[in-house]
Amino acid sequence: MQRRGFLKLAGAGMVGAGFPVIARGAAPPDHTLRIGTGLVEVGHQRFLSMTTYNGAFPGPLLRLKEGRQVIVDIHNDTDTPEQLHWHGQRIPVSVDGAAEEGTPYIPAHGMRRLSYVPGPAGLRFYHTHLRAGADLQMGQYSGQVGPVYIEPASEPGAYDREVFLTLKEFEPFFSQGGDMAMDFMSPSEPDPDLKRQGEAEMRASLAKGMKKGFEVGYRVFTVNGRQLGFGEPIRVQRGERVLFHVLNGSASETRSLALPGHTFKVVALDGNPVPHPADVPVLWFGTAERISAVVEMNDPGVWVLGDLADDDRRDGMGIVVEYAGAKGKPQWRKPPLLRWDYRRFADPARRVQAPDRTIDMLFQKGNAAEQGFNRWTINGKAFDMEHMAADWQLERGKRYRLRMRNASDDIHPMHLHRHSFELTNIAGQPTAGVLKDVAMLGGYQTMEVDFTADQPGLSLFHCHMQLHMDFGFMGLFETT
Ligand SMILES: [Cu+2]
Repeated sequence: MQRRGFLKLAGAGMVGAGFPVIARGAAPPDHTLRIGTGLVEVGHQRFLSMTTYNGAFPGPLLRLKEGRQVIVDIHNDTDTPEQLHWHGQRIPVSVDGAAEEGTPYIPAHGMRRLSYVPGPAGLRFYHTHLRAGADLQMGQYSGQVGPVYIEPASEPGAYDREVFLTLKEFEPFFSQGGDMAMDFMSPSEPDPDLKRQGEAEMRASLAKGMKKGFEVGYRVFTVNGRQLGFGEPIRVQRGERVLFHVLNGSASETRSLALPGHTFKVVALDGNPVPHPADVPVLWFGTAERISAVVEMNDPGVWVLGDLADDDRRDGMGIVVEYAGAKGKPQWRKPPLLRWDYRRFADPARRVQAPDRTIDMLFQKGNAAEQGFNRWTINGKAFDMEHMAADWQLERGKRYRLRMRNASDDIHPMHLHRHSFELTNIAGQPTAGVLKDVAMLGGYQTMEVDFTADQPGLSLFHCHMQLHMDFGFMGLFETT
């Protein structure tokens, strides 16, 4: 791992001199976002106070055009300087929306005008990028999440209608029981060395009398900000092909989604068309992942499109799909079991070129090491906001492979800013052709992803779980 001296972001000259002044007579913005606190009705007469964009949850769907410059005004009506991150886009540091990279803050009770060229095409999103730490009102625990759809020059696939869904939990609380391990991924075999190492560390800390670190749970579950049964159903016609664009806007949860009697043809992951669209009965999403899937409406009725977790669905994680003319109570049926495997959508014929360099990363959990919170490290180092330094130096235009090794039993949705990466190996199994910007790394497993360093400046790399990134699970690439 290469290290450089501390970067003085403010003085480095790469972020410009604060936020731009808008000249009189300047063009009006294409979009305006206003960060503020308000009430959102998530269930009948059930109002939650949260920070939102434009007073609603989710934030407005922004439709942008690939390659066509956009002007966005962001007003911050709160007392806290904000960052708005354009997740999944290849854009400069000055607008990406991460203080760690050097993006200027949107001042409290101030505004910033952004201007950039959107891309790549497909389903992206925007969200706050502040640290929450132990404050469950902050960061992505709040209502600061909204979808972005970047229209491609030519629209692929055949469908009759688009439906955008944002999955998001509210009313978070801390618990100390340890999270339930989830077993839905394929390949499912753990790496024996990683498992031995992680379990030994856990035993050692528990033997010292330490409890398990805090986890976050939720009381309210919503699709598009509404609990199951509240608000309008998705109304469909028999024979219609509905293209669902689904975003897991959670701060920390893995989500699933099924529609009884129907299958999803997955056409894009994280907005990027997959080489091999395939039919699945269930969708699985790590935090910040997106799936675009076409459902042929060919089983009339009134159905629950919902999460497989019974408790979470009962607490609201679902939405009703109602065929024209159908009546009765919404029906739920458990879907057939099928493990989630990114390789199902891969290109079996593609050969991956060798990278110019492979970067090894070991992820470890320090059980309850930081005031009761788990501390997360990459190659032994927890990210330190006070002393930021680039962890890896990259050469522009070169191709890199990240070899990630997870010495914990948690699933980590690993995210790289300002780039898309190609999945090249999952738990020892080679794969190719699936492009993503977040990918779930299984407990005690390995994953390899390749990318070309084509974005000058700093790019943040982190686990997308708020609780993990806030307690060390981040690193910085610097491309020159
Ligand atoms: Cu994580």
